[in-house]
Amino acid sequence: MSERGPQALAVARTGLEQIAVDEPLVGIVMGSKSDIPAMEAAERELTERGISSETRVMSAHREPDAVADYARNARLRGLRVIIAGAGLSAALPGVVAAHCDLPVIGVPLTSRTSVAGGLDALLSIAQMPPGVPVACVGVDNARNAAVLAARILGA
Ligand code: RP5
Repeated sequence: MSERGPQALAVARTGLEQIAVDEPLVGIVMGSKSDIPAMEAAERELTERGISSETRVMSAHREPDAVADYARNARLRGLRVIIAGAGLSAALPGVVAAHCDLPVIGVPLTSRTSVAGGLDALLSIAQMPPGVPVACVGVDNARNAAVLAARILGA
């Protein structure tokens, strides 16, 4: 191999890593714009850790096709973990998990009409049927979802 060969390879690798660094590794989705204040903590925590993310608002009940498309394409687009926050009958994390094989972390959220301080969303997210897991953090604890996503990425 010529002297320039390994160097060229190193440059090529560096270039690829640079591209990879810019691509979001974590998808943050939530069911409503009203969830943004609670879910911002996840994006903040990931940014502080140098982990790239993207944020989308999409409802499992109001835009089921958009959610299915997002989940089905997530791995192909380079995402490695999805954080999904929702309140009330919080179907979003489970629907995302049903349409992709990436780890999904659910964040049960309180909202204006929550029952029992978010217990409705907590149970909706945690009580997934066997074979379709969703990791579930505490109510309104989007930051913990980001910390868990970071641990999954580093595992
Ligand atoms: C859920 O219903 C959302 O995730 C939100 O937490 C809750 C209320 O939504 P909005 O009525 O504020 O749009 O789907």
